[in-house]
Amino acid sequence: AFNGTWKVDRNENYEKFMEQMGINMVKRKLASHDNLKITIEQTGDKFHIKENSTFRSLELDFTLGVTFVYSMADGTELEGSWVIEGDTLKGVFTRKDNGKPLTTTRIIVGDELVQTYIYEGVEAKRIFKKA
Ligand code: MYR
Repeated sequence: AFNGTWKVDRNENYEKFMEQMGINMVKRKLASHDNLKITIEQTGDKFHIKENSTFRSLELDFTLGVTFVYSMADGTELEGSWVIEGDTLKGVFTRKDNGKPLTTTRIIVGDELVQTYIYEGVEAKRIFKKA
């Protein structure tokens, strides 16, 4: 269900979330218009992800339940893993620089992919449409 290429359509509270993450205003402005596009290819419990934005292009692989390191566009590293609970992909990550948790979920709602991000009590959403 997650498979396909998803293009960000809109954000909810994303600037507040980035502010909580400690990202400065200039980068927040750029990041809220990053034209993020994510391609998800799931095979069993393995995922291949292609990420494209105005900041960068990268590809990564992960396996459900297996810890990996993800570098954010600003270089901040997160360590954690994704699991599936019901219809929801649930990611539990920890910032390597301060040890604080960042949780994220992906769920399909209608024809959209909704990704939520929670850090230090601030929740944001990025909503994607099939490209
Ligand atoms: C993936 O499945 O796309 C790779 C792993 C993603 C890890 C969690 C993403 C959190 C990114 C937070 C970016 C917030 C920018 C302030």
